[in-house]
Amino acid sequence: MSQKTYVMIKPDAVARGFVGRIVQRFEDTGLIIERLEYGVVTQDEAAQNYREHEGKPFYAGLVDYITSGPVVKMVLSGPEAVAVCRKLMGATNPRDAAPGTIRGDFGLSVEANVVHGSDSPESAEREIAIFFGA
Ligand code: DAT
Ligand code: MG
Repeated sequence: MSQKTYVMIKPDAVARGFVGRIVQRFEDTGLIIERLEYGVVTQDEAAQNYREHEGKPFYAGLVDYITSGPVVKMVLSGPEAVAVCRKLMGATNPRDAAPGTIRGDFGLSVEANVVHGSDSPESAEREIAIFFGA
């Protein structure tokens, strides 16, 4: 069954010049890139996207970081799009992420871990609405 997911290349990866290589990896999965946009995340979008983390010690740093510079926002679709993208991204902490995953190959720290990807179809629908409108 075709599914949509929201993926975002985070500011550290854009600043370090990895956009092309990271987009390539998502394309290589066979998923379709339905939307792709370069832009800056607003405080409000960041707060909505990361509302589940509000109150955690890293929350303020997370919002500061995701709004700190341009990102690349994408909607990808295809069979099991959520799980396919999460697997490709690797573990949240790049130090735990397997080689060959995006975070394993490009990530430096858990704070700046290169990519965001929705964790469920429900999150995907919510996040797509935040960043691309309903
Ligand atoms: P994921 O991005 O893999 O879904 P998450 O939803 O648990 O991970 O956390 C969202 C982001 O918050 C994550 O990409 C990086 C940051 N983060 C998570 N845990 C952290 C921690 N212990 N210290 C600092 N930043 C953290
Ligand atoms: Mg998450």
